[in-house]
Amino acid sequence: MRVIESSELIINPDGSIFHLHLKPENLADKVILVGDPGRVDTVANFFDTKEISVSNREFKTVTGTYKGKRVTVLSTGIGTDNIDIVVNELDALVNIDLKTRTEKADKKKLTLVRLGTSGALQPEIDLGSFVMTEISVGFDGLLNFYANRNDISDLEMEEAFLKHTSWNPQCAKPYFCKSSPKLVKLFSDFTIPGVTISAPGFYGPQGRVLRLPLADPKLNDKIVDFNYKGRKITNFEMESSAINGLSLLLGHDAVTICTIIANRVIKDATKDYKPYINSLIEKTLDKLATLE
Ligand code: R1P
Repeated sequence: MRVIESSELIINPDGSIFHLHLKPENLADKVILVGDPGRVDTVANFFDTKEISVSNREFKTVTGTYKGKRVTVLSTGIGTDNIDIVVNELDALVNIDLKTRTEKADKKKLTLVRLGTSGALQPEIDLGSFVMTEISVGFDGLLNFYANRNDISDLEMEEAFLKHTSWNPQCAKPYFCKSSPKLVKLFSDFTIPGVTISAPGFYGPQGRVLRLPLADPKLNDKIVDFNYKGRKITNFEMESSAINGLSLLLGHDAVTICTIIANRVIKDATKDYKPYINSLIEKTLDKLATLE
């Protein structure tokens, strides 16, 4: 049996995992991921009970109960580089014995639901609506570092997208990863189904120009026009691709639902998105509480 060395899996002196500062007993099977550490308390304020609150860097965690079900809410900060840390450490907490540093024989499946904010890429998507990612498109390149990346990406859709956009070969090859069908079904009655791009930046990678010109000024127009078997790309955010990809590789259920706070096509943005986020949190917790 492979023993994972201390340099590869770093455990803090108190027995918690390196970045998240969590011990296995601190984590619920149902996990809500949010980008903003400030949003953790917004979610936890809905909880009926709270058992722990832990914070390190941008990773803030509260575990408690909602309608009798144990739930963890955890902030990831911004970007798929953080998601690499979060999903690998969450998986290690349940599927690696931290004392013997060996993989457990019986694997646990986590439920990971990201609640984020996002910009819409189709004119008809209203501000304040909830777009659920059914397929996430990774512009970030993270999954390209893992073996079996081709087994979990829709290679046909990839090919069609590369061709349609005349993809710049200096950028990472995008990957196309599905969300958990079970979770997509669970949240379908209050969400719009979407295809979401996770970008490795907020400005250039999402086509925003302040002072720096873009390598391909037409890329966003091509993204908006892309139509694959009747499916269009709906929104931009910065985490769902790696959450879906790593969850598929590790065997967890994942989905992302975002409140639309800006529409990039009609160039409009909400003045205050907090009420929409609160409504999304409550609807999501109610559905999660119906899961065993
Ligand atoms: C950018 O402003 C951040 O907001 C979006 C993006 O994915 C990125 O993390 O999501 P969150 O509101 O969850 O952070």
